[in-house]
Amino acid sequence: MMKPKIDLWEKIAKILIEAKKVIILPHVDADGDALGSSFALGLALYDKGKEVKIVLGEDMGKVYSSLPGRHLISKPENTFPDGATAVAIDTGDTERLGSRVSLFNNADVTVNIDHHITNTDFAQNNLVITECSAAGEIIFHLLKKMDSEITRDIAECLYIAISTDTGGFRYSNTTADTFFIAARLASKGIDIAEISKRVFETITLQKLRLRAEAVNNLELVAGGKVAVVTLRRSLFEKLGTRDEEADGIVNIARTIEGVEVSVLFTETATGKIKVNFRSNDYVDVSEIASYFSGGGHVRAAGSTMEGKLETVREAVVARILEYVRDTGEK
Ligand SMILES: [Mn+2]
Repeated sequence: MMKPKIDLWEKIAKILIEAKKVIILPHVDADGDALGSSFALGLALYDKGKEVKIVLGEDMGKVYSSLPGRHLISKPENTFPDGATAVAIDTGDTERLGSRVSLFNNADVTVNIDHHITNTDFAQNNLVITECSAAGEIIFHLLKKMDSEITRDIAECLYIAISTDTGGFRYSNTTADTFFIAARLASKGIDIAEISKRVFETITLQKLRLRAEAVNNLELVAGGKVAVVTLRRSLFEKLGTRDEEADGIVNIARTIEGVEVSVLFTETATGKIKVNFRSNDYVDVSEIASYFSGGGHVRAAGSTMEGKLETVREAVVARILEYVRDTGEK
């Protein structure tokens, strides 16, 4: 069940056990895995008497605002001036820390806990386990190594982390180990139906309308093998939706019969173009995302790019088409 690199697990556990002040940094636009893993680790370290500050890149989305451990959230300016251990969670590279990269670089000790295949091993200590479906799985194993009790609150955080990154235990990253861990978490008395409803089956009306617009402007190219969705800034303004409410749209496009790759282009509030990729069977979208300075996993990846929407879209779609053709019919 446990992956190799046992010495590495012990080394990271020791670093955290010996730390006194810990800054935890999930990636920007933190999702369920980044937040759940960060709060779980934060709570476990807090239980061990550490001073813990979780610093987010932005305000937390409403879906996750009731996560246990949110009292550990701190503003960047209220962290430790010195002597801290900084832990990046679910973060493939330092770009994904955004402006908080200075907090990371100024720490005495740095740790990188992640499962992205494109991780750049950017810290002094890197615990990158790509076989894990979610950073939450890594945190589960790590807490065992640290002799931390998996409390009900920690179990809830980890369950949210793992269930969101596996699409509710449906994606190809879901393994026997994933279910093993989920069973352990369920045994702590968490309310699975309530968590699932909150995380997967609650949507604002604006978000639903955004999805409707996305579906209306969806285009199929390459004989229906590639689905392209474009969300312009004006649409967010018209509907009053926030950038993170576009989450999940790329997954909807992937469900269309015959589609191998779905790609979502979002004109963000900062003027950059966020590109999300998903694939179904054979295209490694982490390779395509890496080509455009992004990263991710084989079936789910992303990149944030500069430039005009049309120009970015043309370049990205052209690149995808090479992959769809190269690998041939399936
Ligand atoms: Mn993740």
